[in-house]
Amino acid sequence: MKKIITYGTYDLFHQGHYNLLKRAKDLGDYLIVGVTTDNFDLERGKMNTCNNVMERIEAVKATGLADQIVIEEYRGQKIDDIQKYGVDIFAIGSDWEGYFDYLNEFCQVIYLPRTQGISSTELRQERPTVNIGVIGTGSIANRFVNEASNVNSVIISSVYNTRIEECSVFCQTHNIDHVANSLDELFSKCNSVYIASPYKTHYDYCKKSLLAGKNVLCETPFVLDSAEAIELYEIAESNHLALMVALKTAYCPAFRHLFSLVKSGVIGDIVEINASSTTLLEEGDYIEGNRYGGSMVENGCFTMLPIFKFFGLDYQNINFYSKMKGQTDMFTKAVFRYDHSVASFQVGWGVKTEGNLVISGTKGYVYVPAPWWKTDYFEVRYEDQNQNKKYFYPYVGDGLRYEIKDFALAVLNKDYHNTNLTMQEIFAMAKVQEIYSKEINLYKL
Ligand code: C2G
Repeated sequence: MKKIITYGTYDLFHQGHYNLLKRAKDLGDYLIVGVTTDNFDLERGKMNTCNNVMERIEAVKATGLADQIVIEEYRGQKIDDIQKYGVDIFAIGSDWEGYFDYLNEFCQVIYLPRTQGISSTELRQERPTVNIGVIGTGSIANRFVNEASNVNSVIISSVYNTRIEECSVFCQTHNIDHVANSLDELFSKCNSVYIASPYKTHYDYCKKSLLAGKNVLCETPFVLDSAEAIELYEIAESNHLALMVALKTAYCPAFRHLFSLVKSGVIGDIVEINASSTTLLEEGDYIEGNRYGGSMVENGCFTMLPIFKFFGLDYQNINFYSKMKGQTDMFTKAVFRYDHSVASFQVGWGVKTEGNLVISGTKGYVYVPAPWWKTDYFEVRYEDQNQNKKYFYPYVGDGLRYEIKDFALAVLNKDYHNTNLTMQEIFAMAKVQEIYSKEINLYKL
């Protein structure tokens, strides 16, 4: 019996895929089809699959051509599979000509003619798109637009900034057609809005965008008052709109895998969490005045994320210790008391410390090195160091494409309950900012 193997994503399954599987099947007696996992596609930079791995497996199964289906989840698996299944021929489309010649060492490699005029990418472009209007033209907006170009169903259709000349330069730089002279002009060009303006304008822009019927992705810190956060979500829910906060760490593969791994008990019961996130300012950047907030406003949301994710939102109290410069906190340490655990974070805005995340448990601990908030790697460590494990996950580019993809999926699928960063967690973050601004349990150093 001659065994053939081939691999693919098979997203939006189409005639080209079918033809390939048929041609591969005709090469022998038994066809094994490897379907890539969502994570493996992320790892190899394929951001835009519309169907999840189960849907893609079902599509391949429905052809009746596959005698066996395996999932492909890591680089190098092809060699393992060819040896494990005693494969005679590896077949794949001619778009890969030469790329898999190394497999000749293990079996015959055949490149089959690719079907012209059809591809998943083209099919995706025929699907509805998320037209985003960007408010703000600062550094994060620049990074966002660059990252968005990697997310297929997203188009940046307009930009608005109160300083029109900066907006024009931004649009020229990024080849964005429309410079909005007003919010209404922006709204006329988009179905969604990304807010990257100074944080004190977030509430106003969010509210206006939602009331204009636009989905919203807002930069952190979202708003600094829990009542405002609740009001905005109520507007979003009553108008069936997506409202998400661009806290990129929450959407990144490594942090999401860290969450599920630790929740599965690999380090036993979690007793303590500590996270740091500090920034030294450029010479000349000043602390006073409105140009910047302080350490809590600028970095607090990132460090609250693991605490709320792992310990939940029912802390007994928080004590803050802040080093002030005038009326602004340069450095804040916050200690959260929970019933059976304790959590703390250090944030700096003009003070620097090691930016790692440590999660302590009854069987071991997790160490995420700096900068943990954009990590692609973490370690699970035990008393017996031989048991330590390292985990690596993709963190491609500036890491904003993961939040953009989640936002686009929420808009396209009208699924507004994102589990990576829930509404309740966002309310809790706003509440902590509110408590802090009211100086409750705040000890100034
Ligand atoms: N294909 C084709 N004609 C098309 C489109 C795709 O023959 N018009 C073939 C591809 O050459 C590939 C298979 O269909 O052999 C699956 O294509 P994709 O789903 O795009 O998968 P791909 O990203 O090519 O992954 O480990 C994964 C493999 O490396 C291939």
